[in-house]
Amino acid sequence: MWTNSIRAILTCVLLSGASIAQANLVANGSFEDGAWMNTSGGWMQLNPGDSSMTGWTVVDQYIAWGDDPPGFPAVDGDRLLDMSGFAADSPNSKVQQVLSTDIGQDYLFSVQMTQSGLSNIKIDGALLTLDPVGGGGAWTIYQAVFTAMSDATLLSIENASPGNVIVFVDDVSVTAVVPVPAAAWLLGTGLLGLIGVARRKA
Ligand SMILES: [Ca+2]
Ligand SMILES: [Ca+2]
Repeated sequence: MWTNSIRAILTCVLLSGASIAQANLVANGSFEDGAWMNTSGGWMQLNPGDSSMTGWTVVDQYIAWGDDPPGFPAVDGDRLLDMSGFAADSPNSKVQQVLSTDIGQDYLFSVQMTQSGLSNIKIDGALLTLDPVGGGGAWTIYQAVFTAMSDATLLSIENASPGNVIVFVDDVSVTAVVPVPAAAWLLGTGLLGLIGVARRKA
């Protein structure tokens, strides 16, 4: 009876541990939400201070926000950003967002970008060193792990390819790095110990 209860708890712990998905801290990380309008050919010009795009602030220079633009499909959903604006005329565009983070916690940053024109990702002003980890077609997934230094972390996406026609960004996420399998294993080991104790007492 005892042992069956513990075994049931252990099973629950292991199953739930395996299925915990960390929430994306980035609001509107795929740029799908907001009051989009067709300014030109499937793109909307967003000027600095424009709040049309949910969750993000445009800084310094305008960006182009696309909604299923002909010939340039988003990699996630319908909408994407071109940090280089229309054609190649925006040299120094940025979009920013403040994330609610836990000090000392590790986070996984992930983004999809087009290799023809890259953006710099900065966390509280410090450049992240991104690793390409996959992707498909014109898009590459870039990721990096950072440790939060404050409870309000500034995420900044900045055009690093001035003059390029295509500096696309989509599918941005920041998720807490939690070693769930290890935690579940340790807990499981403890529970197995308890089972042993229960058996010895029986
Ligand atoms: Ca998208
Ligand atoms: Ca462009």
